[in-house]
Amino acid sequence: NIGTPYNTTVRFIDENIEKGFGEKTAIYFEDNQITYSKLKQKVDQFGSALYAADIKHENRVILLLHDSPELVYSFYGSIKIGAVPIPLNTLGTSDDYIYYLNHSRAKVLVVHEDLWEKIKDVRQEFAYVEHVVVVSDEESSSEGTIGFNDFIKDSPSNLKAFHSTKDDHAFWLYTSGSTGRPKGVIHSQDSMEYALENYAKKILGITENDVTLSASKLFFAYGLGNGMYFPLGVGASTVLLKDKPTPELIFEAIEKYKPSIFFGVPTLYGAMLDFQNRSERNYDLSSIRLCVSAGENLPATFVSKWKEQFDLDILDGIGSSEALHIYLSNTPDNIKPGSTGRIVPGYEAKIVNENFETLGENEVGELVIKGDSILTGYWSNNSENKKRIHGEWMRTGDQYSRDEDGFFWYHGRTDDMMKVGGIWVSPIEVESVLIDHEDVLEVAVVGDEVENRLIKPKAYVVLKEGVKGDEEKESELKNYVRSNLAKYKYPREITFMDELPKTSSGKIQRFKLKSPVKV
Ligand code: 3SK
Repeated sequence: NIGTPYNTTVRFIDENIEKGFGEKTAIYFEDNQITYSKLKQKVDQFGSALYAADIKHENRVILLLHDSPELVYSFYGSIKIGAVPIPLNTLGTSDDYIYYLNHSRAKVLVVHEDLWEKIKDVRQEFAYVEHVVVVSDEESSSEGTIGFNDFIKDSPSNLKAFHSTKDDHAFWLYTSGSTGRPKGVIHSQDSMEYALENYAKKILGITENDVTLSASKLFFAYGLGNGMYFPLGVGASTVLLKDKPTPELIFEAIEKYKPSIFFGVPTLYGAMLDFQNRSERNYDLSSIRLCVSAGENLPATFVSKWKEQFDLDILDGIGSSEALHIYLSNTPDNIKPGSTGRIVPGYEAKIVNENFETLGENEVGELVIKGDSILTGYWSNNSENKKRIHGEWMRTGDQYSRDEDGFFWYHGRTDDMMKVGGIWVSPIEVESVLIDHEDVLEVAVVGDEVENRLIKPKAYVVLKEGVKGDEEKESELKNYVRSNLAKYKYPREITFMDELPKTSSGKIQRFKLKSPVKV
């Protein structure tokens, strides 16, 4: 007995046809509309082609693809035969890809042509790759590769699903931290369904009538749910955008495709507000019923300004690649601006001290969570598995407190907190004041070692277009913090920058702004 069959592709692709969605649009991509029938046909053809190429269950398939229908076909086609797709960040270097391909021991690389051009010279370093499948507009293929359409064209579209079970590996995602190499996060076959049932259905109320648009790309855990398995899991439609999500591109896409749910990140909401303020016309966001933010703390001021500008709420939440999607969230009927919201049904949370003892109301400690979409483990990384996973609980590395109404308040990453004059200061608290100042576009606060090894807050600020970053502005901003927070929290130094270091998902990389500790 090898367990009850559960193949996630059957659940997310095949069942849509049985539900009668065959002729409905599953994907809007550029000027094309892909129906659910077409999607199932391509998924089956890709899976059949893999099988014919001797790729079997548990073999890894790397997807180095821009957001596109081919990413969806190859993701679900791999899972259908029990193989394990791994969508990769498209903004890496050749060295990164040598690491990903060798660490995962992937046998297949599916890659967009422009990305292949950047890495083909290091092909001989991919120790385990047997097939390179290239997605391009024109069906050409260079030596040692095969075009995507040629790869699938003679393959049948009535593929029988592999008998996987809920606990089998379905897919991996790579996640980067501030130190060490990216870790391979393994998700089981039922992870996507768990996130869909609990977050997307119970918090967002997603239905077949929705159209989703995600600024976050599919290779991020956040984007994968927003732009793929949430909409496809309920027979809704998704808009996939190949290019970088600038404010202008997103505004234009909203007007063109008329999504009902928009998913963004805090820095993008800030940039969109600024872009709208400087624009000569008002963008039409009337198709949207819900806006969502995750990735990092959403300043309360963005929530109120977005409401004022577009008459729309933003639901802030937090998730992780390890948890697959969002586990703390505000809800449409109960939003506390500045808070990350309450626990999502299906998950449990507690706040603990360094000894893993549970803390009480309004006490700050590390957030630990429990729920069935949490990773089965990191690939080949016992030390991280032991550090992060405590039985059914997983350490998040985030500092939080919970108020009397059950709302969670973010205080920063465990390693970003600073002790100033013996008192813990959260960088988020200082940032929330500075971002409220009318001239500030983006801000990051870190602990800076000053004289006698004392730590004081230091701010890095990006000013709005046309505002000068001089001494006068620096003292104005310091005074602004002093008049809004306890005096010891004000930044002793402010550095003005053109932009802040960010990850490709838009998270500010505070660790890059910290000066090395002096010894
Ligand atoms: O960063 C987040 O908040 C997040 C949300 C959903 C899924 C994945 C991530 C990392």
